[in-house]
This record gives sequence, structure tokens and C-alpha cells, in this order.
Amino acid sequence: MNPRNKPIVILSKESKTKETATPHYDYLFKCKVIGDSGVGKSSLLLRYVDDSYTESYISTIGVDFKFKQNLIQGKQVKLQIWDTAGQEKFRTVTSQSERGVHAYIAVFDLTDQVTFNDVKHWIDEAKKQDPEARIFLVGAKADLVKERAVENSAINNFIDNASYEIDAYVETSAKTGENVNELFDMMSKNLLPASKVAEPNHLTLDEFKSAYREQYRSEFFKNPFSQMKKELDRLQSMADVEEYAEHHKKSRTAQVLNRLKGK
Ligand SMILES: Nc1nc2c(ncn2[C@@H]2O[C@H](COP(=O)(O)OP(=O)(O)O)[C@@H](O)[C@H]2O)c(=O)[nH]1
Ligand SMILES: [Mg+2]
Repeated sequence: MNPRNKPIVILSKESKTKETATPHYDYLFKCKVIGDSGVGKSSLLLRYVDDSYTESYISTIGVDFKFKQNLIQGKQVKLQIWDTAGQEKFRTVTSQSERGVHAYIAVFDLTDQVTFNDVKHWIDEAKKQDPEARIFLVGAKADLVKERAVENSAINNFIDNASYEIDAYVETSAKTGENVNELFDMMSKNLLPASKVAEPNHLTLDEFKSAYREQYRSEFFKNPFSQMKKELDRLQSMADVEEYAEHHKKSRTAQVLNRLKGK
């Protein structure tokens, strides 16, 4: 069955990850998972952060992010990983400034040739926005061995001939967990020498608003014209967000901002 034909399940807020914030970290890297809809981006993230897996399609309204912190080579490395929704091809990446993204995880589905063809465009767009960002190419759903449709030679060919450097290629399975931790560990190790710490003020307003909608999604669905909408509408810049949060310490804005800062 084509995974794209599966019903979309709206997760309740309660079933989402509870943050266990660790205050101290040495490095904070901002990463973004890109690729066509249905390739398994959200599943990859869920396996890594929650060590869980679901057969259902995981709906993402806009972008959502998760944190995970690990000890890598004696350093506390915190990854802020953004999950994008790829419904509209290649648009999520280009619609806003992506400055401050250290690494893109470009995902295609090993059982779907179209997603492999598309992943090149996803990377092109990412590189346009963020020429310095590292690129990690991921062939997902490696457990579906019999359905594998993308030839190794095509993948090697792409990596060898790309006009930018692909830092690594990894085949993963969110279902079995194969290579998932390895991917993120390798990425962290690879980013460490960059020794650039992304501060949360690299956040764009779009990212902030998407994270806000995700955090309060069940309330948002129930009543889209609520106080929340008013609160969001008056935020015109990240400076507004900071100021509002400063003056309304219990507000949703402040809570989302704190979560984004890993507090
Ligand atoms: N067999 C298999 N199915 C997967 C794997 N990862 C994701 N899927 C399935 O592919 C579908 C789309 O996954 P999802 O993570 O929502 O894709 P996204 O749109 O890229 O975020 C879902 O039905 C998942 O259960 C995997 O590693 N193995
Ligand atoms: Mg998704």
C-alpha cells in the first residue's frame, strides 16, 4: 500500500513529546529535515527523539522541532531539529530565510524513485538559502528490502557528481531503528569542528509562529479565532516576540519561546 494513501492521523497534544530540558550545553546545532511528503521525515525524528514508531502518517501543520542532547566527544551537544511538511514541493525551504541552519538532513524513500529525483531539488533549495550548511543524505525505509526501487549506482552517481559536498549518505529505518542514532551521532561529530553555536535568535518569525501553532495545535483546531490568533497576529517581528514574552511571562508566547530556547 502506498503510504501516501494512508489516513492522516491528528495527534493529540498529550501524545507529543514532553521536553526534558537540560540547561547546560556546549553546542547547539540547528538542523532541518527536508524531503518529499511521505518519505518518513517525521518518523525518523520520532524514532530518534522518542524511540517510537507508528505506521500512520504523522501530520505536521507547518514546521515543528524537537531537541535532543547527547554527550559527544566530551561535549554536551544539543540538536534542535526542525521537521518540515513537504506537501507543497520545495516551498517550505524557500519561503523564509534559513540563516543559522547548520545541517540539512535530506530524506528520500528508498522504495520510491520520484522522491529520489526530488531530493536533489530539495538540496538545491537548501544550498541556495544556506550555502554553508552541511548536507546529510538519507535513504529511508531501508527495512523494505524487497520494495527497494532506487539503485545504488544512481545514489553513488548523484553523490559523486553533485555540485556541492554531500557530507554523508546513510540508509535508515525508522521502523527497526537501523542507523537512526548513528546518523545523528555522526552528524553531531561532523558539526563539532564547526564550533559555531546557533543561538535561538537565529529563529525566524515564521519558525516561531509554526512552533507556536504546533505546541497549541489542539486548541488551535478547536477555535482558530481565539485569543491565540490575536496574540499571534500582533507579533510582527522576533523583537515583538521577545518583548511580549518579557512582559507576559505566563503567556503562550513566553512558553513557546522558552521551549525554543531549551529552557
Ligand atoms: N516500512 C517503513 N515505513 C516507514 C518508515 N518510516 C516511515 N514509514 C511510513 O511512511 C509513512 C510516512 O511517514 P512520515 O514520517 O509521516 O513521512 P513524512 O511526511 O516525510 O514526515 C508512514 O506511514 C510511516 O509509517 C520506515 O523506516 N519503514
Ligand atoms: Mg512529516
